[in-house]
Amino acid sequence: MDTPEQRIKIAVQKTGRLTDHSIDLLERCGLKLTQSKDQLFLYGENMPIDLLLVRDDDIPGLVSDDVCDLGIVGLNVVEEVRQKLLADGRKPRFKQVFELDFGHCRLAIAGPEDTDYRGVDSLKDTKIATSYVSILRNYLKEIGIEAEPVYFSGAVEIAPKLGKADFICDLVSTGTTLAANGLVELETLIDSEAVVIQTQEALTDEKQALVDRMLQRLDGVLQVRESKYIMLHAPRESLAEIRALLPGSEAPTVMPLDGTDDKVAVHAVCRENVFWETLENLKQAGASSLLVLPVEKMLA
Ligand code: PRT
Ligand code: ZN
Repeated sequence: MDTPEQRIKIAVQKTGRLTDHSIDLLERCGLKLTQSKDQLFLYGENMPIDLLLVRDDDIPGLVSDDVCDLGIVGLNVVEEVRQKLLADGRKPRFKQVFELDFGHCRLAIAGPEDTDYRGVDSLKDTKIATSYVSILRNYLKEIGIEAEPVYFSGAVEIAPKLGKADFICDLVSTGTTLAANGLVELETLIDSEAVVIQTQEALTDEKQALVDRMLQRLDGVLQVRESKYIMLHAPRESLAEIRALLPGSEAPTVMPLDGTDDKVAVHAVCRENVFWETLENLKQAGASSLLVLPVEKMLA
């Protein structure tokens, strides 16, 4: 049995937009999990890795304070904590090691539809409601605009209606919330997605090896998500054209076909989705017997 010190702890959002994606991703990396009675942990049954279930805002702190070795959290939260620490003259003790391609959103400035907005100069001497005071403050400094960030912990989008601010700076994904509140998106501060952060504390060799193994598996899982294995027959003379049409594939395997010299079999891993149009273009170029298969696991 591993002692708690030998086990890796990963901080994951307890309930929210990142929870299911984060747990699903780790399970697809081969981790089998059981929930603790107090529902604060998910214990790894088959690997010495446990998940600590917490509020997303606490994740950078837990990784920074070395309570957890890794954390999965939105880049927006990581950046806000990082920029706040730097503004307070402290050094962030976590590093970003991986982008996860889910939880996509952007931190944007928005304002009432009827605002006569003429670029960032219109932000001058205004109040901007946000939960992301540090990022906003740095952004305003960068563009040389004096404006006042007003801290709102939630429901930022109602601040202009309440007369508490002229603009807001909040996360946007589909834009539905802005539209429902009569707001329009004006400036983007950062594009965000879920990321893995790691403590900057040196890990023991065993722990570091385990972290590296998990990161390699994560990489594999992310790569296969869009990847397809494509098989086809191609006339030798069209091989160059057909290779150029294969989306996101580097070096396809080309094999002779029994009983014919002018045709070959081509197998390739395409690291992008393969659409019907691509297959039709390949057929047009002379390809036949086209087969597209999903890829389950990949290890570079
Ligand atoms: O309880 P806890 O503190 O853990 O959760 P939370 O309420 O702070 O976070 P949660 O679950 O809402 O979001 C977690 C993370 O998901 C965020 O930190 C982002 O990295 C990411 N994410 C992706 C989003 C959105 N998309 C998003 N649309 N987080 C919030 N929103 C909100 C936004 O604040 C606004 O209120 O959704 C609304 C806008 O959405 P649209 O689709 O109408 O534009
Ligand atoms: Zn939160």
